[in-house]
Amino acid sequence: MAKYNVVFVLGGPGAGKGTQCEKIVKHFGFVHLSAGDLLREERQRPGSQYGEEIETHIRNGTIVPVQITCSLLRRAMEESGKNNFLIDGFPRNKDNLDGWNKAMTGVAGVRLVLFFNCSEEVCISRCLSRGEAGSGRSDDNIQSLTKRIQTYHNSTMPIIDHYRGLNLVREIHGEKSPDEVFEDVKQVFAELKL
Ligand code: UP5
Ligand code: MG
Repeated sequence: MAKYNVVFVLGGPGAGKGTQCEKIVKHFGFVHLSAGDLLREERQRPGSQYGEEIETHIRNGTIVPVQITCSLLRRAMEESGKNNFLIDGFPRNKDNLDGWNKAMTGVAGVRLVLFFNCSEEVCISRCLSRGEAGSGRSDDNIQSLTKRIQTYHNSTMPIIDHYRGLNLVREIHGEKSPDEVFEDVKQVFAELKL
């Protein structure tokens, strides 16, 4: 049995991954690791050799090489001292999936994939409003968002389909209020026996 239990949390930009993960942490005691947050932290870390590369990918809505992301995730998992993780916003493409499988098979078992389905219009409008409210995120602008959406359709949807084939995906409609969405999330977690 793998040491770590993982739930991947996927969905378009602004689909509500982070918002729902916070609620899951409170109710179900998982550790929340947002791949995007870990990359943004690494970008800011003085002396990081990856800062510029990460920023270029984030601004362009493209995907950072898996070696960087997977090692940040693995370190955070080890340092937490815990076993149950929500990994938010990863794996986003084939490179991510292959790199994860190579490094983590036998170490971490993927128990479920939560997929928040949200229309492109809603995703864009949420991220733009967040940018206008002062998120400080360099990708909450229409140019970056157009590319983020494109990457999501072209590269991330095939990963969701891959996990659908393994019967691991639980799809949740992400356009209701955060509390209503969480009611559906709770039902998914009720079936999860770790
Ligand atoms: N909001 C949330 N839920 C709502 C609801 N039900 N009703 C109304 N409003 C709702 O929510 C976004 C906004 O919507 C917030 O203002 C929230 O209040 C509101 P949030 O919960 O933050 O959504 P989330 O899906 O987490 O959106 P986020 O912008 O974080 O998604 P992305 O997937 O685009 O961002 P992420 O940080 O994961 O990645 C950013 C970039 O990092 C990527 O584009 C990529 O360049 C890079 N990256 C990698 O290269 N590799 C990785 O593995 C991960 C990231
Ligand atoms: Mg997020």
